[in-house]
Order: sequence, then structure tokens, then C-alpha cells
Amino acid sequence: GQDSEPGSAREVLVAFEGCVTEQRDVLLGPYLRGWRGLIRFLNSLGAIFSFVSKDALAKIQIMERYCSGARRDEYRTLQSMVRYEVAHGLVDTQRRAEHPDSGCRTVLRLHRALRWLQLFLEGLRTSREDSKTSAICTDSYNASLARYHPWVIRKVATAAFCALPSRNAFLETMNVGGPDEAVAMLAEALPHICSVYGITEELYAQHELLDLP
Ligand code: 1PZ
Repeated sequence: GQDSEPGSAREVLVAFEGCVTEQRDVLLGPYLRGWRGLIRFLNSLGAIFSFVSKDALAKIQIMERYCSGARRDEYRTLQSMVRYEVAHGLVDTQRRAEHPDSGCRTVLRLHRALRWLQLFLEGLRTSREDSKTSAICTDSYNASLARYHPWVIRKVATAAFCALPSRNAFLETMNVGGPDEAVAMLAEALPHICSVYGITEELYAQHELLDLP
């Protein structure tokens, strides 16, 4: 519920740490909790990003429905989800038709956004104090998510990035102390996001799911 959502960036990023099991399975519960925390953080940046958080939230809700539905056992991990949906023909591979909101295509959108997040946070972490958050954000967006978005979304997104606060102010909004503490926290937490991203990428590549419509 609302109260158990992570409140600071540390809790958000650490949620991704809890995603990966010893067998390198990705648990959907913590994955979606991490995402809920990211959305909450995004909302705190202002209404200008609500077109982003609405889309991400809709996808999280699709996944939460699977995870609490009649087939919840199949949706415990990304691996079991892929196995189940693929084996039962529940994934549209050519165009969205009978299964427009499969777990596989929905997670793929979040997965691509996670690549953006990884690049953005790494850029933020390694940037100089006078760097512009908007420039770091634009660079990481252009190097990842942008290629999946039509022109109009790219324009709206890039315009919204200009509203981002300065690097240090942004690091402060992460609620983990001053900019130095925030940077240290990012260094500690980024490997977990990378690992979730890498495992998912490999899983989707194996099943040829990386281009799902
Ligand atoms: C800190 C600044 C935050 C900037 C966020 C950067 C990402 C910009 C993405 C803008 C896209 C939003 C509009 C929705 C587009 C959808 O069409 C696509 C594809 O979904 P489909 O149409 O196929 O169902 N959706 C996405 O690509 C998912 C985007 C999720 C972005 C989540 C960002 C999380 C930010 C966390 C901030 C710390």
C-alpha cells in the first residue's frame, strides 16, 4: 500500500537489490516495488512529468494485476512469467492483437526505461558539480529510450527535461543527505540496477522477445 512505498532514493534502489535471487531469477514483487518508488520520486519532481509517470504507473498496474491474479504463481519471477506466457501463446509477437498487454511486452517497456535510468544515474554520479541535470538526462535518453519513441514523444520529453533542477538540487531531492552522500549511495546501488537489467536483457534475448510490439 501507499505507506509501505519506499520514501527515499536509497530505499528505491535497494528494492532492486532484493530482486535477484541466488539462482539469478528476478522477483517481480520487489521489481514492481522498486518501480513504484521511482514513480513516487518522479512525481515529487513536479506535474510536468505526469505524462511519464502515468504511462509507467499503468504498466506497473498491469503487472500487479497479474501478480495478484489467479495465475500469480506463474508471475513470481520474470523467468517463470516468460516461460508461462510463451508456452501458452499469450504473447503477441507481430502486432498487438489478442494479447495487447502481455506481461512480456509490458515489462519490456519498463526494462528499456531501466536502461535509461542506469545511464542517467551513472551520468549523474560521475558528473562535475556544475553539470546540468537536463543535459545528463537528454544524453542518457538519446542513448537509450529515445529510439523506441515517436518524434512527438521525444520532443515533449526533451522539453520537460529542461525543467529538471540543478545537479546538486537534484541530488538533494533524493533524500539521502548532501550531494556527496547521494553520489556514494548511487555508487553502491547502481550495480544492483545493472544486474537486474543484464539478467532481463539476457532472458529476453534468449527468447527473442526484445522487439515485442
Ligand atoms: C528524472 C527525469 C525523469 C525523466 C523520465 C525519462 C523518460 C522519458 C520517457 C517519456 C515517455 C513517456 C510517454 C509514454 C510513452 C510510451 O509510448 C512508451 C511505450 O509504451 P507503449 O506505448 O508501447 O505501451 N512507454 C515507455 O517507454 C515507458 C516509459 C517509462 C519511463 C519511466 C521513467 C521513470 C523515471 C524515474 C525517475 C527517477
